[in-house]
Amino acid sequence: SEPRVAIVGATGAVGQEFLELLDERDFPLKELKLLASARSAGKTMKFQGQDLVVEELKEDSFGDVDIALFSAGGGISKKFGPLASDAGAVVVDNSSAFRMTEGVPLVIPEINAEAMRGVSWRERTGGIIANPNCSTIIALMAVTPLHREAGVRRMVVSTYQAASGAGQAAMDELVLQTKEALEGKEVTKDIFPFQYAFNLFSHNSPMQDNGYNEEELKMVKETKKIWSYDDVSITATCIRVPVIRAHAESINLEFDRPLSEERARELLSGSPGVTISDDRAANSFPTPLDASYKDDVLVGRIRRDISREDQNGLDLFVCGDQIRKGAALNAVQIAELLLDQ
Ligand code: A2P
Ligand code: 11C
Repeated sequence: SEPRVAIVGATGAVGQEFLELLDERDFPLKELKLLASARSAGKTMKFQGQDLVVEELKEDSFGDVDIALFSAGGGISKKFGPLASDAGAVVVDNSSAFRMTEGVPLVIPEINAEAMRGVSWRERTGGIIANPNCSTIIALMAVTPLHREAGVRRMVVSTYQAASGAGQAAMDELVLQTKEALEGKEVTKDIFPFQYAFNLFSHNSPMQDNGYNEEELKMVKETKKIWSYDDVSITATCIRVPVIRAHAESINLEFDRPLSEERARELLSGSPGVTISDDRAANSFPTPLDASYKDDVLVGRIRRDISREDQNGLDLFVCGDQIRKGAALNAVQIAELLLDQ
């Protein structure tokens, strides 16, 4: 039999992508339920040629749901995730609410599918599976194959993150501000307190006492959980850039064992979900626009770190669609794994 699926936050940037992906990937469905805030109740959204009516998310929304895809923010997940699980649905949660909770699998299907073994929607016993942060997913798609070969000892990441990570309203504001700036008008600042168009700024997540923001610390903690491996030192600087929907990341890696450029290319070219884009002759490497609307993470600038004498360092530049692999696609892949178990 096929599962009854609900999308919580169906009207948002990630929610709309869930609809696209369920259709595109022919996800087997008995029923699809769209949930959002009271503001959206009664609106319709197209799915496979049909108009589906959006319902208001309520405490009793999950009695007839087998798999619930959540992407309506951490507060909604904290409140409604456990309710959905208690009602018998398996929750695939795109927020940070449960990622670091013990017993909650944090899954990138290409990397640690085994972490969710035993979770079953058919038994209606509930459960929560967390989708990692987009910056973590996009980095680890490229880094994990190298880690498995040579052991990452230290990782230094700098991100160039798109507006989509802050939701549909942030994407809309970037477009509006760009028009306003070109017209010489004062820019609208509803989402962020400063100009975004023709600018960049430190990631908007809350700043911590140690000078890191939450986004940076998510990359540190989530990586260790996904790899089930603590022997790695990670530091990150996360920056928001005026790009619509794909994140870019510069990654410096130090390994326990030597790893040549050639071997790294070989490993990455055999890795599912990764495409190498690394043409030195044409000076052509991954760009956010090339990565947009694609499932694969693009990897390029693969080179030996010349600051070291040995062969134990590499630099990479990666781009990945934040809404697809960074969020909705990864969650739908998790749901696909559920179908098989
Ligand atoms: P709505 O469109 O009704 O506000 P984004 O990440 O693009 O900003 O989208 C956020 C998603 O979360 C939207 O679908 C939004 O619905 C949904 N959402 C926000 N607040 C609530 C709420 N209180 N109850 C249910 N859904 C919510
Ligand atoms: C961003 N990664 O690009 C963030 C958005 O923990 O899921 C999502 C935050 C999270 O801004």
